Amino acid sequence: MDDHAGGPHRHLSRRSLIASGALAAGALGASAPAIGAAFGGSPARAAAGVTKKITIYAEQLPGNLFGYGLAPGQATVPGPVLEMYEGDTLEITLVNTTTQRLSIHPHGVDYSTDSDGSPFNASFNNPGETRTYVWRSHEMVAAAGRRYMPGSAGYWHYHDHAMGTDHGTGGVAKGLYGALIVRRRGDILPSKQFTAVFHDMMINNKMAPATPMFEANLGERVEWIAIGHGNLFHTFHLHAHRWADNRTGMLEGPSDPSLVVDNKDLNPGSSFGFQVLAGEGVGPGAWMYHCHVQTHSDGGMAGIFLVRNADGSMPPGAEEAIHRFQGHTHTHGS
Ligand SMILES: [Cu+2]
Repeated sequence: MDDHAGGPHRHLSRRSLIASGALAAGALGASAPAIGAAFGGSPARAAAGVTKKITIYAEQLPGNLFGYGLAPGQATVPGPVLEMYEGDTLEITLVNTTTQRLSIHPHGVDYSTDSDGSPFNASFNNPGETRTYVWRSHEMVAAAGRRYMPGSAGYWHYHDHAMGTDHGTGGVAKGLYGALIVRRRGDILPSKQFTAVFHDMMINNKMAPATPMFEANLGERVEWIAIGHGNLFHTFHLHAHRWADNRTGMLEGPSDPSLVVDNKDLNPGSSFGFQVLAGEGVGPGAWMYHCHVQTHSDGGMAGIFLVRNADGSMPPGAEEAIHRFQGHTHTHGS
């Protein structure tokens, strides 16, 4: 992971100790005063990370949707997964190619008022305008009294905050949202990522059977990022897989007290993520993911997590299951 840090100038010694899970507790305890002294001030922390510059294009899409993309003509709903490591800065040049006022507003990271994406702070793009937003992040620091000030790491998200209303209600409704992951150095990286946004009665602005079918081969490490938007209460449920209800979704040792779940509240504005090995302990198959509010799953908030055989071939029964799902009648809130 250190190659991501961008060069030999980085203060790898103590920061690496903070990042490597097994060493973290002891190392932090032993060297707490030094860490506090070295990284206690925010300018020092900001200077230590790298700055990644990206350009995002906000575009109008067919079907009265809007999306964010990393290149012209590549906008999607949801937008691209944006990732950074704790301590790094993301400098986003947002190009508004549309005729609407819009912005990009992040959850979980640090920013100044002129990067918060809200019209209230005059932080938005007029139609056709290009504007830069700066998202900073910080690592965990040891504080007095055996406490730790949390770092920015987490499964967060970003969304419009200016289209339609001063809260971006119009932009969010039309697809201007996506996942933002801040990783701690040493975190395990997945081989696939799925973003599922539960929004009104839709998943990624689609209803079953048009909801996304997420695919992986047996044993692949897949990362789910679940995000809630809109006006309804949802619960995210994944069949045949489970995760720890903590930052990473993984137990960090035999005595990790995290609750293990396969269903979790997903209210508007909230987000979480986790990694699973596809089909671990249960085998390949067409597994369902859905909102567990019954009128919502019946109304179209359901999709398929297709776990193929390890060689990529279809497991027995999966084609039939997919056909049944696609022919499945969804009632609408009856
Ligand atoms: Cu729901």
